[in-house]
Amino acid sequence: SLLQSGTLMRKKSLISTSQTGVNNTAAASRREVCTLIPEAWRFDCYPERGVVVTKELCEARNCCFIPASSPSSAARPSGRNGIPWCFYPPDFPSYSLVSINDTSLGQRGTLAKEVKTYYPADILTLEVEIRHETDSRLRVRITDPSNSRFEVPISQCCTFDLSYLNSTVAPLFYADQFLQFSTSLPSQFIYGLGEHRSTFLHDVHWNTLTMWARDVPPMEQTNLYGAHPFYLAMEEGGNAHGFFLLNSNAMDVVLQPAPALTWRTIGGILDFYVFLGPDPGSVIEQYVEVVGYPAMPIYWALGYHLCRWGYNTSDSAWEVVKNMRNYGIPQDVQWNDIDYMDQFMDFTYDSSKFATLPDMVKDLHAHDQRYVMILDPGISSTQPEGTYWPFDEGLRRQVFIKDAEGRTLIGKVWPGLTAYPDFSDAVTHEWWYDNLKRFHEKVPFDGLWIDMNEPSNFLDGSTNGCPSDSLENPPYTPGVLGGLLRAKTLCATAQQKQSIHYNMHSLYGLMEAKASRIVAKRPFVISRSTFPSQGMYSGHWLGDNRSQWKDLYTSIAGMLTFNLLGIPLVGADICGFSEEPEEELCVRWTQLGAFYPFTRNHNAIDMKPQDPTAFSPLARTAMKQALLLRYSLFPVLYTLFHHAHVHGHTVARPLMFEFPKDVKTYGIDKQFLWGKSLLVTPVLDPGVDYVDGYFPEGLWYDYYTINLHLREGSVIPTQTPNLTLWVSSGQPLHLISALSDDGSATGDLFWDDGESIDTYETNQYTYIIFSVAQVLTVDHENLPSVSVVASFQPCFV
Ligand code: MIG
Repeated sequence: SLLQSGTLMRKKSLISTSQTGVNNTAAASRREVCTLIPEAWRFDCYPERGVVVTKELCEARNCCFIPASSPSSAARPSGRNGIPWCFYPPDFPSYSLVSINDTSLGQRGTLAKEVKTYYPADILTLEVEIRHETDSRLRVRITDPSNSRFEVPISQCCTFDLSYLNSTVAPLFYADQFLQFSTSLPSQFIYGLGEHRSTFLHDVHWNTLTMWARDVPPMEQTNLYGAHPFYLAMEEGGNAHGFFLLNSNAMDVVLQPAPALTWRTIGGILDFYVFLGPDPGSVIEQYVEVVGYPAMPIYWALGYHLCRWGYNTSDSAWEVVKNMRNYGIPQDVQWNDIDYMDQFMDFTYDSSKFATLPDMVKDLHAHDQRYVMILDPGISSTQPEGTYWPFDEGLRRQVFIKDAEGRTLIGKVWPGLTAYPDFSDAVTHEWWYDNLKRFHEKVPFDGLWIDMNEPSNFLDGSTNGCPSDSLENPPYTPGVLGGLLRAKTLCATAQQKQSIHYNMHSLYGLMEAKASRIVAKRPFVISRSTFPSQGMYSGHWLGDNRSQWKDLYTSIAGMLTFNLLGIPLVGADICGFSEEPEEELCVRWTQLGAFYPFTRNHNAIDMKPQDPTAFSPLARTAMKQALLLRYSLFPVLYTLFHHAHVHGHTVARPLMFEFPKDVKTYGIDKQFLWGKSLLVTPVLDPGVDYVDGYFPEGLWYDYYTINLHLREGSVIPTQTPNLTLWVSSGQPLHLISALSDDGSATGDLFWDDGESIDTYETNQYTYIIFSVAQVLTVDHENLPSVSVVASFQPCFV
């Protein structure tokens, strides 16, 4: 039905082998055809950056040239992020369907094109396979039948109304290093497409989102740490669909106001999934079913984490831990940044400044607290032979990424010159494990923070630069920061076990996370670079934000987007990474951060301390209260993670997921929900003691003071909070029920030992559903704010 509806087929009659300058009449009619295309429907025929597109250049591509009329685009003559001046005419050559056969799951056909485009190595005959994998999931793979091409090595697990997916709006390209297709969209409401700094709802007004893992402090219009070619589209009326392009190459995703979207990637194949929802929550469930369900976190992952770069000594980190205890402020986990290492080298610690590190870890454990430290991928390559096992052994086992000529590629990071482990090779995983084990014998850490895994490089490419060929300088380079694929990373030509770095680059963080999940209990890993399916292996923090009110606000969009992407264990650096927060900002941030699924305060080197103990008694108390509230809600949060793990639900949830018919919720990114029933409306501005928020339909009970509300009809389990979750988890639980008009409410609780692997899968858990019916006659004048209806001791397995 996809093909019948013409989605991939361009009518034969539209395809003509246009030749330039045939005669004046033809030119005149061409001009007329071009003018007829509305600006919003012009698809860029000259996306190359840094080129002033002239009529001659444009017409050499057989495209329409019309300098756009609107002043905003005139200011940007190259057309970038504006209305393109050079765009495809309707008769631009594309592929047509020359044969089609039914298969057990769908159809398989051949697409063919007669005319080559202006990108080298056009593949003129393609195979298209359409699989109706489930009632709500369609997969389309467009491949080269005569040569195998790179495919993303991640494991993956009707009748359709696809009228909204119309791909005849612009030509299909399938050249070796330029693959592109466009589709119209049912609405302007597009979400996802990480990792970018933006509002939660994307702007479709000529907005290009580039994907290519990159180490850079988050800023708008820039490719950031992770790559997630997935979007969720909402339609007014409440329907939603999702679209996932399984491709890891550098790419641009272009949004334009038609509304329409263009995928433009420079390698791999076109392999995409359409998820039919019909509501947004179902779309995410269907997406997560394909890429992999997020891991169930170990219970303490949901506690409060304290970190900073530049404690300088283990004693000063330890001091903060002790002060936290003295003030009675909850803390489950203490972290260390690269300053714990000896000369920034992985698997070492500074034996003078951090001499007491093993003692601190012992003390943490004695208080049911945990220790997490950072690891960077770069392994120092300049230590005298025999003095640094990780490098010597890595060389011996050949675990490092090689340059185009087969030598160990050397870049530069914190320890100086470094080699980069190739996590696409199983041998590297063994070596990584052996290193972790050896270090664990000295410092019994509980989890890992994997940073710099874009992978980041202070140099472009390597100490020897990079060769110059079509991988390093592709015919088309997406809008990557720095303009070159190798900018602040490895050479595109570098060789990894599974493929060239050109294809593998954005998968580095995923593969490192996979190698880092190795302990007997549930592993705890937080990664900076991410790719689809990452949620199975790690959580994520939103990178190097700043201590500013704006960053407080944008953290909500970041958190919600990663919940759509199947990585619910996410949060921003509380109180901001770089710069120093005013006390008020840090208090507000801790209050919002208490509702991040992953809640960590982290600070940059040389900045004043910003942990709760560093502030006035008033601020400290406010922070403590926020964290105690979080700890009291742990049973709710843990149960939500269970549903994420088993069903692919979001934990931190956009309002529109619960109210998809309410268009007013579509743009909301200053409020969010935990699950379906807790509405968080944080203070995001200085100098105010009130919030402006939106109450979706229904009755909302004031939970606490002003800005946390409980939805009618819900029962939530809570527990008496304590300094750590371990201590708390022995406490009695309580139920809070917020009755509906008719006196009913429901809720649930998932409970297990908090740390064994696969408790759900092996039936080592308790799952309780609560329901209240007609116990009270609701008096609208005198609604109780919340009512505790029961207190019980759950049975542990
Ligand atoms: O080049 O390890 O995003 O959280 O504190 C900077 C030092 C490296 C970047 C991380 C940040 C961390 C910092 N790292």
